Amino acid sequence: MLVILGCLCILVQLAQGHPSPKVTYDGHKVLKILHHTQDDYRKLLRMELQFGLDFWKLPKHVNDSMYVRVGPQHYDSFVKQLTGLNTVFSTLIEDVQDLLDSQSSPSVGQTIHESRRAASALSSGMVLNTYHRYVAINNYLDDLTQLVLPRGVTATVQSIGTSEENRDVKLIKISSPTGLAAKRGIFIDGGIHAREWVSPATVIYTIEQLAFNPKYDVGINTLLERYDVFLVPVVNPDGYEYSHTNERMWRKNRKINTGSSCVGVDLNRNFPFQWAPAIGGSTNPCFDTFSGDSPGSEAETANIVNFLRQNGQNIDAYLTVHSYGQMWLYPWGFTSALPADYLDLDSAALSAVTAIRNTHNKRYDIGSSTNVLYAAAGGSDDFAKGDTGIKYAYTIELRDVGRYGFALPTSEIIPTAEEFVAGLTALADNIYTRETGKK
Ligand code: 0X9
Ligand code: ZN
Repeated sequence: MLVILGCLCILVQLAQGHPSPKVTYDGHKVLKILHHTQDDYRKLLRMELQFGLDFWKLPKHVNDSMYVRVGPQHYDSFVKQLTGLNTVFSTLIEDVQDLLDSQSSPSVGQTIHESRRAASALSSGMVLNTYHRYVAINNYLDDLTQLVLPRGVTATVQSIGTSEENRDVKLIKISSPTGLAAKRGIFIDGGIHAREWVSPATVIYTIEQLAFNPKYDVGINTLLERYDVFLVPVVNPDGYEYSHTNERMWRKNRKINTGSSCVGVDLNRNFPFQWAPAIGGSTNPCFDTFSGDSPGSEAETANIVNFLRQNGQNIDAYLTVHSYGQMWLYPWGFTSALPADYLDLDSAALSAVTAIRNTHNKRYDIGSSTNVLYAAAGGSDDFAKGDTGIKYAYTIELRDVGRYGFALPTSEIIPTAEEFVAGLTALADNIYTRETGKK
């Protein structure tokens, strides 16, 4: 009887157009699994649907560990399979929901209301140590264009297109009247993957530092004398909102896939350069790494593609901000071969991670994404470099290395963002010197 009532209730909810209930992660564990053969690895990957696995970190090679979230309903049978394979495993996170509950996410109204303090000469008033909702982020961007910024800095906002669910994807351009007459650009995006909340938060922090430079950082002034900076804090607003309202661990966009009841495309497998689902993606819409039906099929992908194709010839660096793993990666993701100019990318990355290390003593790894992380085709970094010719294309995986993973506490936002900005200014300085021969 209770079951029937429960079913009826859900049906009524659906009929009334009520949003589906929020997914919780009670009893979900994140396991650290070590495999020893390529064959066992393939078997593990194939278990994604059977056990509802969520791969938080994939191994770089045989004998490297992977981190996998598994729900309590599948735990026993999954562990049975694991012991059948030649694997060693331990528990990294005991209960994902416990972690999330310790960092409650604010409702839309709350965030808009509490996201702002009074603006001053040194700040827009935006609260920087919290994860904001999409509407609050857009309001922030729009408000920046209305403020008188120090040092004559200007902020202009444009929509670079809409998402699959029709949300605007906004870009803010920050530029300074000082320095070079015609400047080249640096492009930074965040929030390609919905659940990587520290990414939009870091881009927002970066915008605030560029606009106000409250710490009188010489690196920021120098950067703005040499470059205009283009920033898109939330590339995937539908996924980002869905990760706030329904499923905290959502990764993809919210595309309704024809012929499937599974929703979403992994935007970072969808970019139209060397697109290949067989390389780190999937042709199955039910997988978290579904590459989409065709290269560049998604509205959110097209927004970035169009902007970079139109402006790439004036842009020196493309930085796409993800989490987690603490890595500063360069192309390629579709092959283990390296770009011809990889030494330049490598040494610029080294200047960035050195600055990061000098900020809060965190170590970030450097290398091509295939060699340091795993092969995955259709990434935005490969597209930026391969299609639009932006030389310095990077994926930055922010904190941490697995203690909290995607559930990074808000107390780590500012230090994470501080080290990112230190990396950015060092990178810009290094690139500028190499490309212009000027100091
Ligand atoms: O798998 C990804 O898309 C990125 N890692 S994440 O954990 N944030 O999902 C890495 C992308 C690296 N770049 C390419 N493979 N092109
Ligand atoms: Zn990501």
